[in-house]
Amino acid sequence: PRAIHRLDYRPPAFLVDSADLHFDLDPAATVVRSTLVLRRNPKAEDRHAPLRLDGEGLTLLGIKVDGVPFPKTHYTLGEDGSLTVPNPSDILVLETEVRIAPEENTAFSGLYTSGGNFYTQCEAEGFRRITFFPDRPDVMTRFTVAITADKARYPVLLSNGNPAGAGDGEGGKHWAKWEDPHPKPSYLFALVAGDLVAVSDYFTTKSGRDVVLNIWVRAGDEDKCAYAMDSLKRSMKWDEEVYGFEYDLDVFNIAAVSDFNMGAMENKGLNVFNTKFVLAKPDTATDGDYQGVETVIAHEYFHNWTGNRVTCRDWFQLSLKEGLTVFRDQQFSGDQGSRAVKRIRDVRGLRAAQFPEDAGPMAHPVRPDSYIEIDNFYTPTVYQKGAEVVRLLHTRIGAQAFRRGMDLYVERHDNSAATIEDFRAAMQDASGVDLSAFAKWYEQAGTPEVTAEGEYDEAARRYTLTLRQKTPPTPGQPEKRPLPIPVAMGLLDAGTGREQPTRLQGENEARTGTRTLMLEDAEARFVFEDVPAPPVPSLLRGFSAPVKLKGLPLDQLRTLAARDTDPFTRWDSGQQYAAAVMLGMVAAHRRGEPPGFDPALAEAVRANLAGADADPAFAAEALPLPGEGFLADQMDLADPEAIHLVRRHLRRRIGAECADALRETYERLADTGPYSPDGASIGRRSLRNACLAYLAAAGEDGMRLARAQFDAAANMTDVLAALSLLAESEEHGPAALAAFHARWRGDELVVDKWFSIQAMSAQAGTAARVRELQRHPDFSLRNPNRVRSLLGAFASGNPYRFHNRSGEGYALLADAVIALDPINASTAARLVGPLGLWRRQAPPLSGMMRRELERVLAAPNLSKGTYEKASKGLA
Ligand code: B3K
Ligand code: ZN
Repeated sequence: PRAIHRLDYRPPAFLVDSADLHFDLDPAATVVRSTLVLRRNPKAEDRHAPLRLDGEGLTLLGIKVDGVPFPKTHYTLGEDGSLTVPNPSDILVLETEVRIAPEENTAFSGLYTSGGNFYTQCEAEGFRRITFFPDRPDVMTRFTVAITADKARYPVLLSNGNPAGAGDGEGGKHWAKWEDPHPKPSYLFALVAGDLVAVSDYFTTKSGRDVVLNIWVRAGDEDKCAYAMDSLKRSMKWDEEVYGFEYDLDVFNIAAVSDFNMGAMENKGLNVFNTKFVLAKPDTATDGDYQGVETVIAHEYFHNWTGNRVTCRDWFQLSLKEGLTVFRDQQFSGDQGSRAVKRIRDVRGLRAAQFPEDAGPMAHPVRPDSYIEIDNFYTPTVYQKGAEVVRLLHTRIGAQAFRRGMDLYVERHDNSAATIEDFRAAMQDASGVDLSAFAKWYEQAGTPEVTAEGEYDEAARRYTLTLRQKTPPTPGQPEKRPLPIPVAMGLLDAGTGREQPTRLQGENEARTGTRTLMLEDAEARFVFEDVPAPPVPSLLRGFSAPVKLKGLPLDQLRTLAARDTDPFTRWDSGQQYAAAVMLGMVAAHRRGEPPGFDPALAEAVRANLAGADADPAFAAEALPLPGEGFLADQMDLADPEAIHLVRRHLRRRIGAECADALRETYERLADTGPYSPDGASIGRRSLRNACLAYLAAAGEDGMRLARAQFDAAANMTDVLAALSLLAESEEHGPAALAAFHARWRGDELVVDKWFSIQAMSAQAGTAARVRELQRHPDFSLRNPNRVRSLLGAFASGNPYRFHNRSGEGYALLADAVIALDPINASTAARLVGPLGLWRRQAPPLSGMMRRELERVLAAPNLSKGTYEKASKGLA
């Protein structure tokens, strides 16, 4: 397989002014007729270039140019499936007729069937599996679509844009026509057809237009759409209020499908969603699921302006739409409830997924320079780090200038395909701030490490803060340059813990509250005047940059955890303190010494519980110990077993020492009333379940509480929290899991949870159990959600048992990847990821992982996506 390079970008030779598509739907043999009005691109470099249309797996039935059958001698079909016309005229009408077999499409890219209905997924390169087309994002076209299908089997026929007629045809068929007035790239094309029902509502836009909102689901799921609809309406309103973005069609359709490779897809006017991010009701969905629905609904809706109206010139610019849209959905969710808690959760996610990626073999810049399979670059780096980089610009120029920058960006690039540079230029021009140094954040991979050193001069009442940065090398980028790093900060008085006003040398007046220092070089010194006593610096407030802040002394972390005015730093300092203590315990464990116990950890839990009423959601974030992955990330070589044992020991010890306070909080929060997914209610449930987790870790009393909660709870959040604890117990686990399966076997999203809980169990037999579960009648490699719920959860969510010394965890993952690759390459390529991180483990684990990766790479006919991941993992 060949790599594609960013610098090889050339404008398309031909543009497509309009595309008229006709679908005659049949699961085994769908016929697609396409009429494209093409003309030479005036901006193309080569004025005589051939016309090349992408295609993949299409059976060509007929071809005409300007209404006349086109002789075979006038075009060629490439081995890759493409169609080339070597000597086209500058303007032409090309008609093609092709046949495809949606029911054989197990890759879920292009047109496929699921549960007897038709769905499409075209991003990034799926449209070429539907018809011949220049399938690249910088070709923007006006589409009209006509769909014909059996009326009884496929009563609902949907595509992009606005409805433009429908009627009955011959032989029990019917048809519908859709017109999308907005030019769009082919990756935003969508078609959905089948036996679906709509939950409907409407939204009146700021200019007074009524938009019909439909959520299309299978009959029986109608009672699970309310939260998605509510989230959609709030998103529409928010985007008008915060960005002035109004919806631009008469109808907004969302269709939910159980077979889907990722979360959802922002097709113009017809979003297609994984059921996981639409369907929610209290007895089947957890708080986390509700939050997922809200976030993904918002995200896809926000793409209408950042992604669809302004799209990407090429796939290297992917973060232009994804980073920006994640930033927007994060802002939205923050505005719906607690900004601080939302920020904490987002940073936790970034550290859990993006930091390891940045330190592994697939490390790439937010704007990558090359790829073999673009599907592999829908990554935490492009999405979450991309959002952090947008946030850096927002922090640097301020909210008002950022809004002006967005206006300018849309004004300049509406209905066209833009680049990351275009975005930065708009922000720069609107703010008047030179942002050129920020380009490096898009170009350079790796997570910068920042260290701080403070020096207090008592006689001069002067405090000097030295900040240093360093980014470790990543594949292909051995040398790193310093990046502009905004460090939001304040100073606390070490004695009282109170926030001090700050005055930098050269400033006339002291400032109160958080200020932002810019670290632009490898090292910078900041001198603060009139500092009456040695201060504790509070750095990186709100996580002002996606960096690792290292080496703060333990006593400072404790002061910050207890006293800082910034909730993020308060939370983070507590986590960093616990992590430092736990890493010390891991080291002791490895030396064969007793782990010891730091009473400050129990004190912190008690203090947290005592103040929990003020903000239960925050307390719930602060209560649990840092996760196993976060700890592993801070070691030169991970030791998943030692980390797990230390963490378990500590949970038991804290649970026992703080039992009274934990129990008291648990009881006090017992009556939560009818389920509501608002932030305050979620916070109370999270806190209560965090208490339960400690109590269950401490012993049988806690386990009995968990059992009682499992039996009595009326919502899935509490049931699942209890079940995940019971599953760790040989005594309670089997019965509880069996009862749960019996109760929920008919609900596939809940059955996913049943698989996940078992896959994430710390019990000794988990790897063997995961093997066995792959043979369970409810398991199927063909359903991506099921694959993720069992194999993804095991490999990514259970480091202790995945890295079992026997190596059986690695072997079962490799077996699954090899079996899945021919069925669904995109999902297989995702699944192989954890094996690529073998360099993070010590021998003999690293060697066993590497050998399994080699076994994957040696599999015959490997897809280029899985090849890319495996070969880069071994490089
Ligand atoms: N843009 C899609 C992701 C498409 C992934 C293709 N492999 C969903 C989103 O980010 O909103
Ligand atoms: Zn997106």
